[in-house]
Amino acid sequence: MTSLADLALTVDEAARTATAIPQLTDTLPDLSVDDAYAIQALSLARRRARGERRAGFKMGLTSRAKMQQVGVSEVIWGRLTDAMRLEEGGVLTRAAYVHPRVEPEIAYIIGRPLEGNVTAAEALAAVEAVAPALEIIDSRYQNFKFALADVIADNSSSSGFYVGPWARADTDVSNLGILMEVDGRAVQIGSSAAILGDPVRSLVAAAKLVARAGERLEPGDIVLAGGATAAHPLTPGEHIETRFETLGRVAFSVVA
Ligand code: OOG
Ligand code: MG
Repeated sequence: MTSLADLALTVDEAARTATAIPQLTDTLPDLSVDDAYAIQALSLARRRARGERRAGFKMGLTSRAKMQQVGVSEVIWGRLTDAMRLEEGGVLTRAAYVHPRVEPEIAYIIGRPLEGNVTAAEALAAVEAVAPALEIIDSRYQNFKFALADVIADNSSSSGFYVGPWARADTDVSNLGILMEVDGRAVQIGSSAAILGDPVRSLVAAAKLVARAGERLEPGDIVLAGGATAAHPLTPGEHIETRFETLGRVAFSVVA
């Protein structure tokens, strides 16, 4: 029998070497969500052993557009490390990924610990600042195809993120227009309200879901609330610029 540690090695190596792998559920159709989160935790422990440090959490499949794009409709979460943070305005090297996509998100930075069952007001009170953000997702599975347990084990496809200018914690981000442009052409138009009706609900869900894994949101953690629109697949040569109403813009370019 394959151990959870072996499966963690498989997904971690796929990410580290940017190599597509078959879905874990091809050979383990009964892989449970709990085991998938255990694999995720073990694969992140491998990253930490290589010197990567905790940067926070990402929420996933918090909008209908995202659920439809990947055919999974459960809210999921993953872990962010400092090595995943990319320099806003910089370049992304396509070759470092299997098949990267970008999606617009809202980022929170936590100022006070947040754990378990909390209200939206309690969640907002724990926020230090909010920012426009872009997540780079890169499923390590062939053809970007996976079942729920696969994607969770694969750190919920997280592989990079950009954070734009931080704004005050009391900035209303419940319904902000978002325009993602590639080389000046609109590719996605949406609203932050697509994220569970209000991205703060994603923060509430984060506090609850990470508590099931014995974790809590700590001061300094960044929480990505989930893609507001479908994700855009990245091609070398593209310049991505995303504008968020009142929050500002986040941009980067793709090189081979
Ligand atoms: C799964 C991760 C989903 C989001 O923001 O909804 C996600 C995927 O789409 O590969 O990051
Ligand atoms: Mg995302």
